[in-house]
Amino acid sequence: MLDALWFNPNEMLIGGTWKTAVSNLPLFNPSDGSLLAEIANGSAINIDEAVTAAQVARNGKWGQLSATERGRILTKIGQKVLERVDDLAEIEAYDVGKPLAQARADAVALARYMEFYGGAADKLMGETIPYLNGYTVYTLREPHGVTGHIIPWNYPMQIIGRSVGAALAMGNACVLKPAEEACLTALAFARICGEAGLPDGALNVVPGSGIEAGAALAGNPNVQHISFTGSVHTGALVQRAAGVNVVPVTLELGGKSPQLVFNDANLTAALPFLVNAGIQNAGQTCSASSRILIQRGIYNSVRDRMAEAYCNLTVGPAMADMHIGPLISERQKALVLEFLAKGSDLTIAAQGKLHDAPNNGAYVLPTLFENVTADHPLAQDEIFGPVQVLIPFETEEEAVAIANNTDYGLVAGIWTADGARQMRLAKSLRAGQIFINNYGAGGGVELPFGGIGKSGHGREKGFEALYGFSTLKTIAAHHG
Ligand code: TXE
Repeated sequence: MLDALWFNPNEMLIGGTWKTAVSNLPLFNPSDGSLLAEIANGSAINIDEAVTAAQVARNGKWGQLSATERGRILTKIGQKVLERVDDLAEIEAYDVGKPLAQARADAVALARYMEFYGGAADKLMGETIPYLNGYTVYTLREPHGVTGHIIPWNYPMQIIGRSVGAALAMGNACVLKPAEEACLTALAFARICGEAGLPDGALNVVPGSGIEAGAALAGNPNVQHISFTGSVHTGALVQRAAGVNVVPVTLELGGKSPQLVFNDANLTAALPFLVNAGIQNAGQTCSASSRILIQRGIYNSVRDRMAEAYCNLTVGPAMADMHIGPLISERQKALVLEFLAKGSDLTIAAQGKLHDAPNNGAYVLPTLFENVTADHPLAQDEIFGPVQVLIPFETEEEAVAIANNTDYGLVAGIWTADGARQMRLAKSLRAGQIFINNYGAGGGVELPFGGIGKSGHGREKGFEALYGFSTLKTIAAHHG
């Protein structure tokens, strides 16, 4: 059972006060289907209260801190997260079903985001602009004010780190609505922020349903920026709701990211990335590589090597720390099984194995499909489960056409020794991040991340996120 909780899971944080909600929602352990906790079912009224508390914080102590002071607090939060990495990892493993080592990596990444944005807080500068004689013109970067953060269940700690970290660094006050399927590390993080001296109201956390709490946050007229990570359908709803108030949104909506493997690729280097990028976090990763495009000359060899790796994949409870845990929920499992049924006309190259997996867990076997055509639903739609398709191609032009032929454009990987081809493809592939002879680049917090097309718009992570979480003011002084 979950031992690491040091807080009451059914509370929400509004203006520095931990409160209970009028009603609760059940939170399940996806590894065995048991009830893990009751969490607050925050209402639209609670969201209004949280937005008001954030406004008070902006106009009060939090808003008066210098950039350096904000940075110091964020850095301290990062240190405190590091001290609690094991507890956070255990909570996340129980809540999300993520194998323990992967949950631990997320906790370390959360700390790293806080360190990065702590250091960056006082380093985003405006500029002076040469202008007409008699003028001095300069620009200031200012916070939006109150920012709303609607996050999903697949990487709660990493997504909190990248969006709340950058928003706080710029001096915004945040209202965070975690996903109803997994919100415990959001609450743990808020506790840690308080211990590190983050002023009341700078971060408010209201768990609750998307339909009520999420929609109330997206449409709140006193929020000045919304950051959303989740499905295309909900992202469009959030953008529409924010649009009524003319509020900017950053949308990170997932993808169908390819890896392109050419005849001259170093297969020994490529193989672990080809497989891991599809099955990490049970494939519930926005930048999962669910399409592997393989040039004909090495197709059989890559298929055989990937199939062998798949046969050795084990699936089991998060705390047993195997390659793959359960999916987040029975609902997600049903969605993935529907996709597997759509693949009944395809050939399965290999599947992994269940290992000591309790009957009521949301487990799905990792499945590798071979010889898939580019227009098949499994090669077009985001599955969000441990499923990859192998697509053969003959020429570079064909590979680019296939790679670019989905609604998405989040990331893409290229495996080739040919430097000129690397450069050509880096330009012609439609995606927000391109990886050459690697995939994911270790997930660096420093690297701007976001997509094009249905993968969304705006960039999070890195210094670039600070531009998104601030607004530019131009000052023109006429002094003769
Ligand atoms: O997502 P939702 P779901 C994709 C993935 C998955 C599918 C469904 O393909 O199978 O989405 O997952 C909140 N107004 N991704 O249903 O609905 C909700 O409470 C405002 C990709 O979980 O997008 C949660 O906090 N907010 C993805 C958040 O939105 C609303 C990660 C995400 O939920 C809302 C997750 C509303 N009307 C799923 N309705 C990625 N890009 O990594 C719900 N929410």
